[in-house]
Amino acid sequence: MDLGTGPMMAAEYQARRQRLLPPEEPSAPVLLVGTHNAVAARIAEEAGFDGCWVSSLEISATKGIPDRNLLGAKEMIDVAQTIRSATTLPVVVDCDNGYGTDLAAARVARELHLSGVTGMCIEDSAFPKRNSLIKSVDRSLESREAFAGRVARARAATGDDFVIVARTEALIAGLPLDDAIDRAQSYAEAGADIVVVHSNGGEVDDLWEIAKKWTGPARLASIPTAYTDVTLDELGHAGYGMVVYANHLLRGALATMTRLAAQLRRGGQLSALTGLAPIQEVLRLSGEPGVAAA
Ligand code: SPV
Ligand code: MG
Repeated sequence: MDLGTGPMMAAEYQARRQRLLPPEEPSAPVLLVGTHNAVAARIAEEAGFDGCWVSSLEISATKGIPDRNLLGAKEMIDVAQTIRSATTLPVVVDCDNGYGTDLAAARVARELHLSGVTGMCIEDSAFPKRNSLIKSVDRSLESREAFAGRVARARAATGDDFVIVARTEALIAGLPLDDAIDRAQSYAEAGADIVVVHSNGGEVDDLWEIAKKWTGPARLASIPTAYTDVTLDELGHAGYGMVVYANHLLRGALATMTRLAAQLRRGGQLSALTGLAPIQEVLRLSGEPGVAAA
């Protein structure tokens, strides 16, 4: 491992894009995982994931702020660049609602594209958005036409090789399934490569119904955080071409840090601590030359 990849060449850009959007419909879903920093991205790459998801929830949490449009576009671009240069995986950045306006969405799309990031996700929540996994929140959405216009602006700002994931929060806002699918259809027609009809724990049958009804000109993706018994195979068989496990590495790290903090605070022998990566692993993942896997 070295200091990471340098400026992005066209061939490398295309290689990353094709991993995210293979020319042939893949037999299994393209699988992304939330990576909140460079080390997480390297772990994801070694584990065999197809891409990195830079989650607004995870990055907000690591900065100690709630996931409600407080994270600025420039902050996300900075994190995305760090992650992009630490891995050869494609990186998709969760840009909330595109930061509230069509021009802001177009600008962040262009900046991400220029910095070698493979794609971004934008969702149709009105500004300020709230995290989708919080229940009992009144939510308002951009109109279907307005948000389709935002997708089109982002597309026009980047050209065809930047991957745009458009996500509707319609189900989470309490709209019927058919309205959600109609929204996704409009966003696909406006230039999205991939669409997500996001859901935070409604009936699992909704996942299958969405896939059955989907005829739009874009691949379908799922962020199945709330559906903890659904497998990757089941999503693939239903017709999902991409799956995003958005927050699980950070949650694992938080649980481990909490346990270790309590144990360390009690004092005692450090040799009694369990579940620690060896120092050699920290050195290796940081890119220290000549350090092999422990
Ligand atoms: C994120 O990971 O920030 C997402 C997915 O947008 S969710 O948390 O389900 O909103
Ligand atoms: Mg998010």
